[in-house]
Amino acid sequence: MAPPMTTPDLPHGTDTRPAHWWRTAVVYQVYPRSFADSDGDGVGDLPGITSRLDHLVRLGIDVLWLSPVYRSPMDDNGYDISDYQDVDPLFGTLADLDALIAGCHARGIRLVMDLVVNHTSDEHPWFVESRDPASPRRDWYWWRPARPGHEPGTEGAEPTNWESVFSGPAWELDPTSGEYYLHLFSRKQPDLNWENPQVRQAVYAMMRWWVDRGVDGFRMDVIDLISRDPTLPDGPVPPGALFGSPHAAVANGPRLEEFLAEMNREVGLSAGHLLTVGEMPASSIDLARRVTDPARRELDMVFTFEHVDLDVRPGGPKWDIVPAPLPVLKRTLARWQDGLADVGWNSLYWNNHDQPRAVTRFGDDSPEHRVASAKTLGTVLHLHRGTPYVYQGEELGMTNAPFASIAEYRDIESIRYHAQALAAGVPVETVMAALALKGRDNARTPMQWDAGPHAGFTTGEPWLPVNPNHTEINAAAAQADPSSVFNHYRALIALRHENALVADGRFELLLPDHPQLWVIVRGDASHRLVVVANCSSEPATADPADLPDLADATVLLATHPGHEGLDLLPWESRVYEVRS
Ligand code: TEU
Repeated sequence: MAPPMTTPDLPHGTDTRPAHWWRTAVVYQVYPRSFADSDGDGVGDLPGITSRLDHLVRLGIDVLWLSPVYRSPMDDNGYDISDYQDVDPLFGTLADLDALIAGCHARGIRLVMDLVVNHTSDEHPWFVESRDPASPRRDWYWWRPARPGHEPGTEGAEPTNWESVFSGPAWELDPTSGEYYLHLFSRKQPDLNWENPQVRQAVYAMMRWWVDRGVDGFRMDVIDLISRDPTLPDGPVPPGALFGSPHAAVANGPRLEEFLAEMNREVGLSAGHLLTVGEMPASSIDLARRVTDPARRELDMVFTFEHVDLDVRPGGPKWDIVPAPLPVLKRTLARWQDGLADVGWNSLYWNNHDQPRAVTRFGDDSPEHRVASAKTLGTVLHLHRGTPYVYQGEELGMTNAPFASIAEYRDIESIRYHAQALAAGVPVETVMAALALKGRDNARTPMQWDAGPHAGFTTGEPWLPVNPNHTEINAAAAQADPSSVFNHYRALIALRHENALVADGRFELLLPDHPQLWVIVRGDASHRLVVVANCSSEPATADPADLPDLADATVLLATHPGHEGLDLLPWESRVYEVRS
């Protein structure tokens, strides 16, 4: 159990929601493969994370979200789990995990596990048993015969026309029984059948086991997929595509909220000390508001995707990249703020292990603007209302990887896209450019601890190349430099802990259509914070007539301390506090 933590005394105003502790918290995501390697095998591990906890203490974070460390064949870097109640030897042992939990709790940090229960690995004993049609576990997964009139294994014989995220058709034939199983992700990630109450009870029992072991909550992988239209209808086939989309049949299904409420009840997720965040790529604002309404006892908050899908051609794959103008981004986040203003709660993130590095994607990672743009992006995000998530290395302003060849990529998704797109005749330059911007390995290069060999991540050969810019961008340098991105994040996190308006103040977006400025007001007329940020690599001028009166304002945080006035430098931002 985490040490008792005081319930923050929040100024509620009209807000009658309970003062949950996570409203003033900042979460830090650790991707274990890439954080710190203690044994020189080139892969990060649990003792490595424990040895680096003081970095997180210095930053001031409240919660550590640990991406999966369970036993896994590692087809999808641990998001394919073969034993939910053990640690993969690559990362250490259960005792190492207990030590990490204890190390976190001793420092007042809570630890949240990744919960991947839409699917298991095909090597999980449940699935291995399920391959036998006579097994009592047959119904734990989605087994179906070939499409009527088709021989199993022939083209078009799959039970539905669905495409999987990582492996072509979403159905894999098991030659022994002649039936297919469903996998929305890779063929090594068979989908669990949540319609079966035994499946649900087994998941809840596993979750209780972790809570009893001391974990403080769960980040729930693609939890919006667990309820489906049980008739499994074919999906629409986009022009020129080979497959149909499962989306309408599997996302936000009819029993989703029933399952979430049942899980909450059975595991005791609303006990008060736990944090739950559901990854819900397909969630609407309305659904997110219902799911995160404390009165409904489903989830505390959800990860939504609208803002990270803005640079994708509507309906297209993530690689079909289009520009996302600043006003669209601002208005998108503001709609979520407004939608969850009175009921529910937002989570706030720029990046994670699936998304490009924030400073490359939303900022400017050139030597000239990297530091200021990383700081300003942090300021803008953390000054929205919600719980911010910092992805490892974001606090250093780490950038996308400079991989020149496909041989350097390791991610199942990137490797598959490369092969498929080239086969389809897409020019190699287009493919490599899309990977350089959107490939998931951009976020997975090793954490840059120092300027030494392999950035201090490992004494061995890193599993994924270290970014050569670690000689300049690294934690040791950042901690020593008062004007670093790290120290800016530290100040931002401290501000949330000290100033109740950051967590709780009413949110308002000003100048929604301004192409450069991001202006946010938090609070009310008597006491408010005003964020003025130039989110561009050109100077920008704010018109005082467009802003609240800043005459008696105090600057709480600035990217360019000492620089004053409303002629803002590229990527300059300030947080003002105004009382009247
Ligand atoms: O990601 C789910 C998800 O939405 C993916 O489709 C994601 O967009 C993917 O990265 C495609 O670009 C979660 C995990 O975060 C991811 O790492 C896993 O690979 C996936 O689920 C399957 O467990």
